[in-house]
Amino acid sequence: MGSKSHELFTRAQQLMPGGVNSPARAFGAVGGEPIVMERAEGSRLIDVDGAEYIDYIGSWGPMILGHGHPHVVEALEAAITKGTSFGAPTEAENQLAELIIDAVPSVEKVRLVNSGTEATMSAIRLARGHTGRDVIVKFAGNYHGHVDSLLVAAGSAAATLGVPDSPGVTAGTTRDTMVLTYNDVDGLARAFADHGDAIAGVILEPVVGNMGTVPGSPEFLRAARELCSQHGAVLIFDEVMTGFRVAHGGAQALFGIMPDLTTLGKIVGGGLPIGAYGGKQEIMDNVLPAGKVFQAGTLSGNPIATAAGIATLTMLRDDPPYERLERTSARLAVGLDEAARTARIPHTVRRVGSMLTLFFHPDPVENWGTASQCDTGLFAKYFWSMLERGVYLPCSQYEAMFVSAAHTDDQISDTIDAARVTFTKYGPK
Ligand code: KE4
Repeated sequence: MGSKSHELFTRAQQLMPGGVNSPARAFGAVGGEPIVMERAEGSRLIDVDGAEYIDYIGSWGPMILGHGHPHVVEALEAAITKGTSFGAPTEAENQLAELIIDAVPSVEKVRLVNSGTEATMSAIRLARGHTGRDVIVKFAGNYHGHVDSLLVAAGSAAATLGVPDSPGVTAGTTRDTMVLTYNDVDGLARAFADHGDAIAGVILEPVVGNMGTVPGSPEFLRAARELCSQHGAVLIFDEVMTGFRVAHGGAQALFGIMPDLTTLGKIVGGGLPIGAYGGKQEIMDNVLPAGKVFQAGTLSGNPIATAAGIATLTMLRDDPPYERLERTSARLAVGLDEAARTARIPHTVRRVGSMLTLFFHPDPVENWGTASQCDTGLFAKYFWSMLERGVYLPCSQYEAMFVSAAHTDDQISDTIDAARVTFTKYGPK
């Protein structure tokens, strides 16, 4: 910890709750004090004391091209001279909407918002408005932003109806949220058998990033699709993290399963605040002013954020980095796996494209029940040892690492070397 970082973070704690503007950054799961960053370039973060790190959070997903990509910077410089926000329609919104619709197979119409949370909040409201039903099904270990009705833990085993997971969220808000087990086909089938005519929608991360990287099994994703179709419920893929990450068309393109609605964020804003929700025209045309489902936002689709999103999605379309990301990410995953195995540390590695997680658990992680058994104490030691060696990992066992197009082969090798040293230190003697 450098002295300027400590001084600034001490002051931050007097100004903002916990000194941060999002709890994920507070190092709560690994202990110690967050590091105050000054700037970022490509795949590197540089802190206020001048120390450099290989960056594997990439702003929690958005920075797939790396920080400060010239095309994004140019687009922002051009946009900012015309004004930052008009509160009126602009051509840029058409361009970003077209890039999303052309890329994401199930999306026919899209609404731009300002965050992933706004996207998921709006999508579940739309599912309820479209179907006239109340119940939303979600899965333990899936995170969809801080939407009141999705901040739930599994309720009593039988009903599995949600109970609030945060002070300030009322029982009334979560009463219509059902929490099931991810990758549990039978559990989902039973929920539809018992409550099918009340279920407005099912929301899931097709590849979970928020319990660590856990892909939905083909059987599970297919069952979700079929059961929603049979019972007239809306299938919502929360692709805020996987959209434009695991493939140009997201997880739905990778797995060939088409949801009714898709939520997006992170990469579609190129590092600026943008979320989006989209899907079948017949459903989207329920949204005000085309339809009656209310949703609005002062800065939705603003010229600066859309400029960064357009530049980013245009590059992902015209010069797709996915083959290179597959190579570098696979080498990283194999290297981490071998380093932990050599040190005889119980672990598993899960990876989909350029998002991956090393779990300190001996068995494959398929759901929250297994994920929650990870050795998070060992993860904290791993995190700090890697940080001391210039590798900045996500500060929780339950987050995904992200590899960007800017990560070099040498940086991947350096990361694996740092892991070898770390695991030798912390492995069984
Ligand atoms: P935002 O409101 O943070 O833009 O998006 C919420 C969200 C929705 N859906 C998924 C699948 C997400 O992963 C997220 C946000 N992800 C977290 C990291 N796991 C953001 C980090 C943070 O909260 O600071």
